[in-house]
Amino acid sequence: MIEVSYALFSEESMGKCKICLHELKTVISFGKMPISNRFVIDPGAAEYVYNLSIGWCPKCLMVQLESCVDPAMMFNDSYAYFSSISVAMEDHFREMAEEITAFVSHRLDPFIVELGCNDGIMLKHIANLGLSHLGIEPSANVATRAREQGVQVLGKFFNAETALEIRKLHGQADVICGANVMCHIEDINSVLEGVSVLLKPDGVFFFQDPYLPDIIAKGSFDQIYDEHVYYFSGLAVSQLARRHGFQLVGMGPEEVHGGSMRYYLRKGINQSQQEDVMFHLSQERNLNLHVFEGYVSFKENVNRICSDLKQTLVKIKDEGNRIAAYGATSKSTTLLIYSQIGPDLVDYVSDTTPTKIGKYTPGTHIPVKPHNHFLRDNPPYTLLLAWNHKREILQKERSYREGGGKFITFFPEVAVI
Ligand code: JHZ
Ligand code: SAH
Repeated sequence: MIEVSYALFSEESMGKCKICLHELKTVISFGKMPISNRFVIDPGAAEYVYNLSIGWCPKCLMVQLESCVDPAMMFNDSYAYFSSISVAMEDHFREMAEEITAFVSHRLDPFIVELGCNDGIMLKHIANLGLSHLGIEPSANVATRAREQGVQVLGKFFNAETALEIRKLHGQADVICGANVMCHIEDINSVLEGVSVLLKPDGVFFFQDPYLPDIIAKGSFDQIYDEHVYYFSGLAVSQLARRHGFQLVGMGPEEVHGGSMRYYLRKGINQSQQEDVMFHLSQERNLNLHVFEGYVSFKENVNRICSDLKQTLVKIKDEGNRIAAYGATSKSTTLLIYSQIGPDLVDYVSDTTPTKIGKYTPGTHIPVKPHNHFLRDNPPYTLLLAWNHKREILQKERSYREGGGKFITFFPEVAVI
């Protein structure tokens, strides 16, 4: 990797909690990383890098990046991730739209706001029903795709200021929601202030993101990269909610993205909590996530997985086999760089996303090829980088496996299947 610069978005808050400014305790450092979703056009050109590490706040109990990248460098008019890439995700977001529709069904002219609506994977269902809605989406290219599907989109970053603007134009919302976006926004205090302004007193705010206990249990450190500023637990979210006059009233696990959690927040701190909140919070305490001891074995686990994976790939290669990879995910940037897996071991990554095909993986410069290349090539071994889509991919690639092709997976441990 050729480095161009070392710049931080908010240097003064480096190593400090972004919620309360308390000193963070470092959990693990990965060294220099490029922007995870900036696929490289010219492998000879320099790449922007930053220092990737996460820390834990003893006061807020929030796990978070110790230094952050400027959001405009990640979310802009050439954002590489389009949500509608998988049948399973389409199903997931249709179900989310159904849940919202049921919630507002007895309300008069309800208004639904989604933060980070991306290509409209969820809101298109709301738009099709003729319900008032607004998607907030700063990445212009994905926002265009959403508009093409009839979704109303405001092309801005959501924060307290944007919330006021929306309230002036549209009034307050019955539902505010966001999937895989809350954990992306460094100034999360401003987001909660915005939700406070924009949500009706009897409205609901819910969001879902990768769940910290799942990341720790699986050792799935690839979830740690520039876009993921926060790694939520119920313990941390309930404190954050209270700080802004909300109560965490519900929690529901979701299978997507390797294990996610959906959090439901209501205005007012005396709201009744569902039993499942108590259940998850006590589970998290049993895992010691309220004290630093709960995080110390993570680093060891990560390093074990990395070295097992590297050794497995080297052995396969030394035996004269070719290895391809499947899914040019953002998260594989951390996995590939930290495990030192480059084009010497992996020939190419197969991906269906037009914005990624023909480019190279950030930092490691493995070429990204279309899916039909993978089908024609029929490599004997394939590293399953998009492991969170395993069920869908194994189903799709049944004939590859029946023909002797093998996938290599790595969480919670390395396996050849
Ligand atoms: P996937 C992104 O993470 C970025 P990524 C972001 N930070 C986040 O939190 C989540 O999404 C929501 C390809 N693929 O979903 C498509 C195939 O080629 O794991 C994608 O490039 N064939 C916002 O990037 C990649 O794999 C297939 O059959 O880690 C999957 O990316 C399937 C199913 C996927 O998200
Ligand atoms: N909700 C979709 C998209 C996740 S990708 C899904 O789960 O698949 C994260 C999205 O959040 C990106 O499209 C990015 O542009 C958007 N985003 C980042 N910061 C944001 C902010 N401050 N306000 C609203 N959207 C934001």
